[in-house]
Amino acid sequence: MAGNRGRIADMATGTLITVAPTGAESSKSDVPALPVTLEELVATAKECEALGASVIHVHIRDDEARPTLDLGRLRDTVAALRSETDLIVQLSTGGAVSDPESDRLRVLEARPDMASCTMGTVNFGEDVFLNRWEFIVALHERMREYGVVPEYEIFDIGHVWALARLLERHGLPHGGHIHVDFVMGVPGGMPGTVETLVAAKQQVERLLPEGTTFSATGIGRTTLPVMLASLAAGGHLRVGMEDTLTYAKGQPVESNMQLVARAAGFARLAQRPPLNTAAARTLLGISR
Ligand code: KMH
Ligand code: ZN
Repeated sequence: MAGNRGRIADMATGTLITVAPTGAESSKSDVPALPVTLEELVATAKECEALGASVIHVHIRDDEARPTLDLGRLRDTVAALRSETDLIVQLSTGGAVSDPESDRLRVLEARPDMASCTMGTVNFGEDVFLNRWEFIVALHERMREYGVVPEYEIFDIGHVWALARLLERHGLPHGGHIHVDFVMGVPGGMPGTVETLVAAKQQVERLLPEGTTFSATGIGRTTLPVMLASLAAGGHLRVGMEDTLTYAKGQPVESNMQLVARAAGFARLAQRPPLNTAAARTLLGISR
């Protein structure tokens, strides 16, 4: 009994750490430490798991290190991560801004544990990250059909309302739990500030089912304020070279491990230590 109570307490108070190691925006030539091959990705995943990550948000690259949504490679990636780690494998359905909807939807054929589902269109620097309503519904329904647990990506506060509308019209996702990720500080999206994180959390509490959990990531220089604010607000963390390439002023990030180690350290200081992968599965409603 005492052991069970301890585990439940850990789940209530611990921190889910997601590592997003690669992304689709940075080039290997600009950022040599970016993991772009399957070997590099698996090695990164193993080390990040050992440091406290429990979820990996995956974008993959082709032989020339360009972003790709090639289904064969995605399947190989899911298989390799499952055989070499116990991490929850979350594939990106966001891809790169240039990826067509059909390719983004086909990502789910690789049958990951989780997949991202962005809740609306957002200006993305000089580009537009297009997420039409019909496409969001298609992703939501295909994920439910395949037993894939979504992570709803919230780039702007209005996306929380879009998610409430999605759930009201189309029902709960597979597993029944709602987990959202605030992606903050994208030029064109919501700013990466304490005030905005609190406002986004308030909208989650007003509009989404009780028990909804959130994580947050701040792009670029908003990484630290967003991480500290999320921990203080009872949220979880996403870190990684998809979002952050500068560790401190004038100091490039050396590796994803450096970012996960920092997040795990802050989580421990906040008395909310990293959740292990089993506790993370329970939190997110993932049965594997
Ligand atoms: N690469 C961005 C255009 C996701 O992974 O779902 C979209 C993105 C979100 O990274
Ligand atoms: Zn992504």
